[in-house]
Amino acid sequence: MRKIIGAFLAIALVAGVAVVAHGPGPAGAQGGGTIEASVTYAGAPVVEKLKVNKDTEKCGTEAVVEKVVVGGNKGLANAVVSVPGAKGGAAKAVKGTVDQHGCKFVPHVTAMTPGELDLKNSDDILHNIHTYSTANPSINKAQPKFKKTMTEKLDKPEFVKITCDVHSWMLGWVAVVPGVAAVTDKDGVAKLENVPAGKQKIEVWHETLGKQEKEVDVKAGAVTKVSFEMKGK
Ligand SMILES: [Cu+2]
Repeated sequence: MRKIIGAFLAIALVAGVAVVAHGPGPAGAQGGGTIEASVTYAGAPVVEKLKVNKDTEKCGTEAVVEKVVVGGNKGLANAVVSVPGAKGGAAKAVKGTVDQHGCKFVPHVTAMTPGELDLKNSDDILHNIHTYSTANPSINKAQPKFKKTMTEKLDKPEFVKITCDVHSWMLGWVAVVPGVAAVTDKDGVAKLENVPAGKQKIEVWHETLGKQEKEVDVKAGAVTKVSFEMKGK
C-alpha cells in the first residue's frame, strides 16, 4: 500500500513540475518569443473613391480603394511585418486566403508562406484574377460566379499585386513570406508569435510606402516591442 501511495506522489510531483514548465504559455514552451510591431505614418491617408456603373447590385455605386490607411495614433494599417529568417521549427506553413466580396479583395493585404493561395468568390458574379509578379508565374484567370474557390500556387517569396480585369478598381496584395509574418491592423499593430529566440531581422513592407528593416533581440517566452515609422516616398 505504501508503495502505491509513493508511486502516486511521484506521478503528482512530475505532473506538477510539468505544469510549472508550461507556465509561460505555448510560445515559451516552444522556445520562441512574441514580437509586437507598431507601424506608424505621419503623412496623409490615400483613399481613392471611384464611381461604379457595373454590377452595382454587388459592387455598390462607389468603389473605395484603400492605398494608405492611417488610423488612431498615426497607426498604419495593411503593412506586412515579417521575420523572413524564422524558418522551420516553430514557424508554421500559412495558407493564403483572399475573398472577392463586394467587388473588393478581402483582406486588402494578406500574408502567407510559399505555397497555396485560396481565391474565393462570394459575390455570385464573374471576377477575374490577374496577378502582377516576377518571381512567381503570373495568374490571369476568369473566376465565374459558380466557381466559389480557386486554388493557385505562389511558391516564391514576393509581394504580389492582384487585380481584376472585370472591375478595374479592384486591388489587393498577397505577401508571400517565408518565416513568420502578420499584417498590421487598423491601429498599425501586428503580433508575430513563435519567433525563434535570438537576433532576428524584422522587415516591414507597405504597398506604396516601401520597405524598412530593423534587427531585434527576441527573448523566449517574452514580448519584444519594435516600432517603425514609415516615410513617404
Ligand atoms: Cu472583379
